[in-house]
Amino acid sequence: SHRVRLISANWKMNLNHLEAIALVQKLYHLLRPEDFRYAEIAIHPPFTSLRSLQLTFEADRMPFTLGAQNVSDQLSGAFTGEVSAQMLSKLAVGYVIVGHSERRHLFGETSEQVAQKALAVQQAGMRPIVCLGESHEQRESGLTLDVLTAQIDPILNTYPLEALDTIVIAYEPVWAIGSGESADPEVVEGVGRSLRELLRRRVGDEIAARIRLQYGGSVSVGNAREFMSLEDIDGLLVGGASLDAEVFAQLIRAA
Ligand code: G2H
Repeated sequence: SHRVRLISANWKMNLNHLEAIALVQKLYHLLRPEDFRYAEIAIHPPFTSLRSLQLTFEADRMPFTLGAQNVSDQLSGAFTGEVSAQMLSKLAVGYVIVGHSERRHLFGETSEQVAQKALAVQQAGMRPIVCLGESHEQRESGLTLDVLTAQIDPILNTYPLEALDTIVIAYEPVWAIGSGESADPEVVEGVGRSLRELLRRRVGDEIAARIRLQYGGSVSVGNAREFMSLEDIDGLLVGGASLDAEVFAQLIRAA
């Protein structure tokens, strides 16, 4: 497709800032310039490593994009423990993951909060990666599209229409996350087509054609290519397989 491919490393709560610097240095040496032309490569470390990675990327001219894993839906103020979108944008963060299933399930985030976070990200000049996905039970009950629609609608109703083409949607079926059991590529192909169709109906053909869709959930060296080659899938959101420089470099090459 004409959309710029995006491969994103979601480190979750792993690696301190020294380990983070060591990993990106090793990864950079394992990659070739053409790997960065194939896809934009984004690294989403914990907040505590953002500044270190910003300085490392700058000092060694590494063409990685910096990403965050979460953000506050508030602009500033008495919200102990929260980090604002403005703070992230000052660290040269390009993408912020919002609504990861771990945030929704372990921390009770609602789709309305996720939409507020996506808006905060946009207003601070960054791009949200909005995670969507159905549970195993929801899939078995035939509710997949209803669930995805309910998760995406608050975003489409909140986000400024003229900026909607800057959002990235990550389809991550909950049962495929960190389980070692990725979704069937045919299932992902079907969901990708349905999501694109839903976007066309909601925001029109032109914008829908520009929104990038990622697949996430137990992406590995062995299955990366298969997901990347699907018509509506423009990128990957990689967890476990992004925590080892050699494995992640191989995955990017394989994709
Ligand atoms: C899904 C994914 C990254 P993993 O959460 O967001 O993690 O690749 O470990 O399943």
